[in-house]
Amino acid sequence: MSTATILFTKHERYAVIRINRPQQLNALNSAVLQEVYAALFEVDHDDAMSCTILTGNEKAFAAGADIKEMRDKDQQQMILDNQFAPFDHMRRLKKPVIAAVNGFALGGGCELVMACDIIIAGETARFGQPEVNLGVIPGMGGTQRLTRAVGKYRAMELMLTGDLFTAPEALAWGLVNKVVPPDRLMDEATALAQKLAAKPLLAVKAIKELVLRSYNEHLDAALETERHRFNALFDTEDQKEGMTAFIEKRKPSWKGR
Ligand code: CO8
Repeated sequence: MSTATILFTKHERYAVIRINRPQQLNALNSAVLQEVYAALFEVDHDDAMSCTILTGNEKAFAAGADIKEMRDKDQQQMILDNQFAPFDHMRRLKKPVIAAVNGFALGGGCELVMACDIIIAGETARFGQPEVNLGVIPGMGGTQRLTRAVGKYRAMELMLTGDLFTAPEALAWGLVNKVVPPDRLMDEATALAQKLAAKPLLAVKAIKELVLRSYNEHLDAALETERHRFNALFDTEDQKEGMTAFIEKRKPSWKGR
């Protein structure tokens, strides 16, 4: 099945969701997030399916939330639109999701990867939480999940500088499970999906539930605070300047207000 922004295919006991907005480097607009979640939900409720591979293309897994869609909104509009709600439901999914990452996984793209259960990356993949360079912060779990994955000091540096990092760095820091040649990415992800699909599904779901029970402890409250702070920044001049500068392909000039 294909929709406007994803390609969704079902194979024997596993599914593949491919984010498909190549002109925008797979930027996550509302439609992508809704369609990705709808496909994940469908797999979760399909007795013939055991797990999902979520991927992008060779240039980008996803270069973040869609800056053009967000730029002009104020805090009230962000709260009312709640456009990232489908993403929030991902942490309630019961079947494993494997992220297969080539190219850029930035901002919301990196956060989407971190919301998956197992991460395989091509050697040339680039990760990062560059939101600070737009006058905002990670808003889909980055402040929490990156910190849990790589530790306080590295997470602090990565989010305060917005610097990108490589797949081998992500592997060394504990963010990804495996790094493979880019052209082997889907073969490796498929082999893993088939391996999981051969396991007893009730035990698989129980393991995922319990790992998340440990991992998600205190997560809900922290994510609520993160979302609140993210939305609040849409009432600042720096958010408007940061996102406008990105769209106009120039350096931002910060005002501190
Ligand atoms: N949103 C919208 N459009 C984008 C995005 C994006 N995130 N990223 C790239 N694009 C577009 C570009 O505008 C460009 O479009 P056009 O051809 O019309 O100018 C096209 O994709 C190609 O991009 P570039 O020309 O910039 O390609 P380069 O190869 O020169 O650069 C980069 C690639 C380095 C990836 C660069 O595109 C980039 O820096 N992108 C933005 C990365 C970023 O800042 N991501 C974070 C976004 S904010 C976010 O994700 C917040 C998440 C929190 C959600 C909170 C929920 C409440």
